Amino acid sequence: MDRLQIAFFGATNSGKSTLVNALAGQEVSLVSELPGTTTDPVRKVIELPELGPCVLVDTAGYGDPGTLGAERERRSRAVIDSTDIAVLLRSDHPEDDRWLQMFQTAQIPVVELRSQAGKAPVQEVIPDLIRNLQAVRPDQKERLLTGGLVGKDDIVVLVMPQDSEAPKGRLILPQVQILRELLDLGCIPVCCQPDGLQRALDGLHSRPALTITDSQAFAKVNATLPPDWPLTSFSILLAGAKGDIKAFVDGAKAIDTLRPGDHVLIAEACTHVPDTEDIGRIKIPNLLRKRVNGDLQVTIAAGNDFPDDLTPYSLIIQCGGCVASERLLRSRIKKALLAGVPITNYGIALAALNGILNRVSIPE
Ligand SMILES: Nc1nc2c(ncn2[C@@H]2O[C@H](COP(=O)(O)OP(=O)(O)O)[C@@H](O)[C@H]2O)c(=O)[nH]1
Ligand code: SF4
Ligand SMILES: [Mg+2]
Repeated sequence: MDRLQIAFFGATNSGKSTLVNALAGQEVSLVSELPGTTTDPVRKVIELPELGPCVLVDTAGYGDPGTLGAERERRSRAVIDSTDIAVLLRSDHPEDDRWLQMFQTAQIPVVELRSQAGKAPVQEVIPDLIRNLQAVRPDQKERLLTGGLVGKDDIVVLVMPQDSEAPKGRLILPQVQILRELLDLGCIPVCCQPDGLQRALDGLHSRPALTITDSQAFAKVNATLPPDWPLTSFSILLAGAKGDIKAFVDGAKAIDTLRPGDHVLIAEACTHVPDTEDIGRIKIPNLLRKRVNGDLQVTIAAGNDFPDDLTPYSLIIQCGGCVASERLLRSRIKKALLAGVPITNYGIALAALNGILNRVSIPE
């Protein structure tokens, strides 16, 4: 389950940091009487009653003059995309209403508070704040990653390359999550690396209900597996549970209309990318260049940085989003569709580039 992201907005010195610190019960970000002490959003994971694990995001807010102020404001705005609940600290600042409008446009529930800076002790607002957060919390649907594709007693083959890109001594999160879900569902998972797939299949007495592969091994797995045996990838399952997979499948069609010189945006949802750096930054761009038979302009956006203007791009390819929230992925899809730019993701793009998009199983 994603942690609920609660982000605090308001004018400089309205008391955001003080409130976050009081909620978290410890120093999270520097509280100061000088405007604009908090620059980058500061995150703190805490557990709140009835809300479960939450990430509190203390933003720099708005209303600080100068270029640094504009940069702080831009970084605060970028937080909106991944916010589940916005807390707006009102201090009669002329920008307060404009920010409220932005939350409403993004369909984010808002808790509005009067700034108590220099007035009542911050502790007085905490019980009300928690009650209001509980009241507006969005429903968190638990969705199955393998949505409708497998059931009890099904044999499911997992192809998981453990090459130099794989972290040492452990499996990556999507593999762990899907393996756990299969066990919970009463399936019989059979794990192998790409080279072991044929032997794994030879050893089975009945045909697997599904084979799930790392997208990087799509071509090899597709060549080994009989064509009518269901096949999908970890990233397709992940995208299905977190975003609008139909938009991604639709967006992948744009791969066929790309031309040399076109601009492609690779959007990574986090800044630590050891697992998939090679896919997004090297492998996919190279496959695309080969496909268009020429060069392409490729821009990488990492973490919260997603360009405000998407119109220069002919295609956006979003990463698997293993640590991204559903809200973030959906908001990016929405922005892309509004700008009229096709958007797909790593897994779907790789399936399309390998010519097997029609062959893969898509979760419900
Ligand atoms: N009395 C009182 N003072 C507050 C409260 N919240 C903030 N302050 C004071 O207002 C100033 C600015 O607070 P800060 O949390 O840094 O504001 P931010 O810029 O919105 O993060 C600091 O001097 C705080 O001590 C509050 O609820 N009650
Ligand atoms: S969130 Fe995206 S960029 Fe970050 S590790 Fe996961 S797939 Fe890679
Ligand atoms: Mg602050």
